[in-house]
Amino acid sequence: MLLCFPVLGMGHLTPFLRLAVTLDAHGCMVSFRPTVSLAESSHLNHFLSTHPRIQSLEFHILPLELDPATANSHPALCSPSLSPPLSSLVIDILLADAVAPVAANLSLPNYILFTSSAKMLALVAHFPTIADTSSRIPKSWIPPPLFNPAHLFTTLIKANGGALIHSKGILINTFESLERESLSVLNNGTVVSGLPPVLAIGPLEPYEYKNGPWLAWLDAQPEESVVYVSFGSRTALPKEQIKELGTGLERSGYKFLWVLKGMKVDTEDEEELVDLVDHGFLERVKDKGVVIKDWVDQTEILAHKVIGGFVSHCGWNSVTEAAYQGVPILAWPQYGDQKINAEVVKWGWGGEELVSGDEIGMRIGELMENNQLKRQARHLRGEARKAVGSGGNSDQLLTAAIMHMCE
Ligand code: BUP
Repeated sequence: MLLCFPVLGMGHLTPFLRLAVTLDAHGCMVSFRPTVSLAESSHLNHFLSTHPRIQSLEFHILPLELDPATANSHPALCSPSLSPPLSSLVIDILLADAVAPVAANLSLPNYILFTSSAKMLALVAHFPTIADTSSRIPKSWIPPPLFNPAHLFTTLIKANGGALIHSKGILINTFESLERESLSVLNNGTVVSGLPPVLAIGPLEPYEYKNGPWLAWLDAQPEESVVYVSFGSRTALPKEQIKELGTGLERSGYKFLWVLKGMKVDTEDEEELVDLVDHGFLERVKDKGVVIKDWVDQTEILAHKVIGGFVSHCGWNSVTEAAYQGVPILAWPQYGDQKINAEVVKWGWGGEELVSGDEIGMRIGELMENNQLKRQARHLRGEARKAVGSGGNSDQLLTAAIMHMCE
């Protein structure tokens, strides 16, 4: 039995669910430690109801000081009623410090699932070993909170980066052609010596497409004519920037599908659309675009042939989903790992200052008309599918890891 430990946030839960489907297809018995937020619980419950072999199990994390002899029979990590017994754990990077040393102490193999880019992993793995942030990593990549040693983000990166050595391997949702150089320096000891193998097993594929009500509108548009805009589930742009983005979309002249969040966490987002955008905006653009505040099936949208470009905050799932579907990205990172991920995308802007509607309109035009970008995206799509297809790099690494994890 393999136990998955995701953390809060759709950006973390989604890759776990995708991995679980693959593990299940390989005959592994998979269970999940439930998540806590309402939105994620309902997503997880739906997932479990459609994947009946995958279970949800209540587990607690034991403190490291506990005597391994008694811990082994403790229901927290090894439930006596659990049959078959646990073979491995798959732990979200943000729980590495809390769970990996405990598991290692109990001789329970554990793998970290790293839910961001290999470039970001290089920073996380390297960070605990440096006294200051002036090392080989370019300053512009480093998320600003990391310059403050007391910031929660800094503490998390230090602790979890330092705990990577307790794992058997680091599974990462990327693929060789997308991040060859970063994967190579991670695996050859340049970033930090003694790191467990970094296994690029992505892009983790979507397991279902749900037909949303916007599908009919998309179906009616010409091929590659629509811009898709989303800043993910946890990033809300400042109000002023939302208005400029609306103006930019209008000025671009392109049709658009815009997923607009007013607050950082979806569940608390009760603001009406009309309160977020410019007065009269929704009425003016009713023939040009669709603005949605609810949860959409992003993979279904990106897979649609009318989507010609994606304005994205560069959450790593979004980047890999766009790569898998061959959609060019205009990167507009905001915080956390997004700037580093945007370095992989290579086309966009920093995004801390207010960006005017005129500039946004112009950049969207460039995104939609750039043939080189389109060719690169198409090439990446082919590479992504080759990687996860039978015998591809990612498929081989995952299949080998599964043999160890589920034995
Ligand atoms: Br919003 C939204 N529908 O309406 P990222 C997101 N998603 O399917 P984030 C939807 O959530 P972190 C929606 O396809 C992706 O799989 C999207 O993850 C999906 O960004 C996931 O792209 C979002 O990594 O997470 O939410 O900012 O902060 O962890 O990067």
